[in-house]
Amino acid sequence: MSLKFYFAPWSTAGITEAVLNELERGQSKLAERIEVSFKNGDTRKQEYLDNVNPNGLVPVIVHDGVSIWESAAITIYLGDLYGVERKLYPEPGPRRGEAMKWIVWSNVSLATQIGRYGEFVNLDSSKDQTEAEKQNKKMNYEAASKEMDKLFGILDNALKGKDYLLGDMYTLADTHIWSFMGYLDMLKYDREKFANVKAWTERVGARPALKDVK
Ligand SMILES: N[C@@H](CCC(=O)N[C@@H](CS)C(=O)NCC(=O)O)C(=O)O
Repeated sequence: MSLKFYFAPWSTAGITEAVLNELERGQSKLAERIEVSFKNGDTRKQEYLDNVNPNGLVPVIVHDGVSIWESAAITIYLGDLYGVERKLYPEPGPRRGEAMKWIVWSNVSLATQIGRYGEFVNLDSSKDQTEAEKQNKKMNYEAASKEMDKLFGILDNALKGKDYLLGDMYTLADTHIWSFMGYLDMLKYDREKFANVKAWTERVGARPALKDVK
């Protein structure tokens, strides 16, 4: 059996790195790490597009020659294969559905909104903007912030009175969503105002497997 993990530091691949670190904690490595460089154009090389990911992105895992991309699909796949016995992913059934719901939500709804927020966050970065352009950007930024707050409100509410998204059980759904927080801090999104998310982020971030994730 061969499992390869293609990653670049400080990228979305950090999600899969966090998931693998949890699964490998106290056990032998599951996946061989293959680092690619965006600067060198590794992900745009024909060989990468043909054999690893036609989208030219990381993360990717290649399991026995089958390539699996999209971080949400990877988390769900690894959870299914290795997470249940390690008590990091629920058995098939409604609890499994809950974990999948959060993983997919974070990639489809949250990540899309983070992308929009990131576009407008550096309000004064471009000095040569016209006043109208600046105003437009400000309005877009305010709208994106509001949408971010709405999504964080949903997350905060889901964590009310709970240690983890599924209650007492820490799962790879927590790992997956927690992995977005570092990037949000870089964007200076004020997530601290959501008390349940704040406490949960600290709780998850204190896990030994997640200490060195970039
Ligand atoms: N929806 C994808 C997004 C992956 C993605 O955007 N990856 C970026 C890094 S953050 C990438 O590989 N970029 C390639 C490049 O910049 O050359 C996922 O969740 O896996």
